[in-house]
Amino acid sequence: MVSLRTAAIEVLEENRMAGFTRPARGLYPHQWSWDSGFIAIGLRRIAPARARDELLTLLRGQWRDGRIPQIVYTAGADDRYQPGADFWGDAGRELGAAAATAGFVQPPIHGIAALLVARADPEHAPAFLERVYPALAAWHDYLSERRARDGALAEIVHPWESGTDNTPLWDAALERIPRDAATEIRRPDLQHADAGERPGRKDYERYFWIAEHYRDRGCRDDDALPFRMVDPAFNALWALSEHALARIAALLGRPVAAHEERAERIAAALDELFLDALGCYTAYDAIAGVLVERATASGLVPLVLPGLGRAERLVTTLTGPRFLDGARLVPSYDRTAADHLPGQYWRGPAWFNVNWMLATGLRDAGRGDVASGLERAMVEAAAAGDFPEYVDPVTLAPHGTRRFGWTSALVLDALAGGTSFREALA
Ligand code: 2M8
Repeated sequence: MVSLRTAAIEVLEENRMAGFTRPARGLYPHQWSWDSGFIAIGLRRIAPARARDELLTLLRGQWRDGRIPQIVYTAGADDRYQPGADFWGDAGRELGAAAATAGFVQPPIHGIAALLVARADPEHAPAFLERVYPALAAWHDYLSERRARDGALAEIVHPWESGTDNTPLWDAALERIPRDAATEIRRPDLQHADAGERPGRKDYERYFWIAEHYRDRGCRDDDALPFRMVDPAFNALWALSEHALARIAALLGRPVAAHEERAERIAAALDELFLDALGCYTAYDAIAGVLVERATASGLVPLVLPGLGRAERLVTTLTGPRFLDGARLVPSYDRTAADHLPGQYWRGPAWFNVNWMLATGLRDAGRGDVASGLERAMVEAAAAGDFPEYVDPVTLAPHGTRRFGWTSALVLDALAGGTSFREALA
């Protein structure tokens, strides 16, 4: 029998493409932005050069305005994933991308990923960081100038930008979106995952309506956008990555103050998203002007931030009945909610990337005991379910696609003893 480590390496090998790793063989044939961040973090444990390539290949898709796109498309795979490169046309290439890309973005994991990858191989770190630093600084400037127009926190303009596509956080905002998209919705994803575990038809009609609206207006981030949400996980990762850019700048002998100031500003502004009644952070609907009253794992992700004032309260919520009490892994959505669904995508199942971020945050917050428990459950769930995309938080039963990229990568990291953001930033 091969070891779990060897099996994880095999999954990453099987999903290896030209310079990057696809999330999964059938369901996701392209390069995804935050997947590549998590995958690079895992790859640094076994192949630092490949981890560097993973991030450098993603950056080929960067637009002149600084955005790092949600998807960099593999040529000839449009019939296998929708929306494909054909949906977006030449928008990205006209704006400087060296590859066909989506117009949306995903959570900014890249700064911290680049720092961790650099730390894994000090000899090659300076040349690698010289290459990625200007690109990552431009990415964060895009978020600041185009997405955080009203304050310190960035808005997302589509559920796909959160990475937690059909989380209950977006339900009320999506109700306002028309369902008559012009695109013929084919759903090739349903050939690779159970329909009951994926977003529904109504969701897709709205996803496409917003995507067409954004594309047809030149992917401009203006006030006419129909969906504008402030996501706590997206912004926490931005602040963490901004701290990482400060560290990278210091290593390169460049000014650090602007990065540190921005990181602090974002972290301070996150406080506006804290809902005392839920004991966690939540999303803000920038169009309706309200906080969403739902407890999701996204609202726990700020635990990744060093020195977070509310860390203790978050740990209490995380280990309480809404999340970990009675479960093995932290679910994506409140287990006490009437509409919690333990096998339905981002509406209940536990995800490996989220649990990895929380385990890392917990360890840095002095709760290595809880962190180790999560890492043990990740390892067990990956072994039993053939590296599933997501699992039932209580039984660890596998759901979604199998032999999934970030599951394998982050299990490699857990097997190597896990990560400390605090150490990486020191
Ligand atoms: C899922 O999202 C894509 C759209 O980006 C999809 O549902 O087709 C999400 O889980 C997202 O977080 C992830 O990056 C992507 C690829 O693994 O799949």
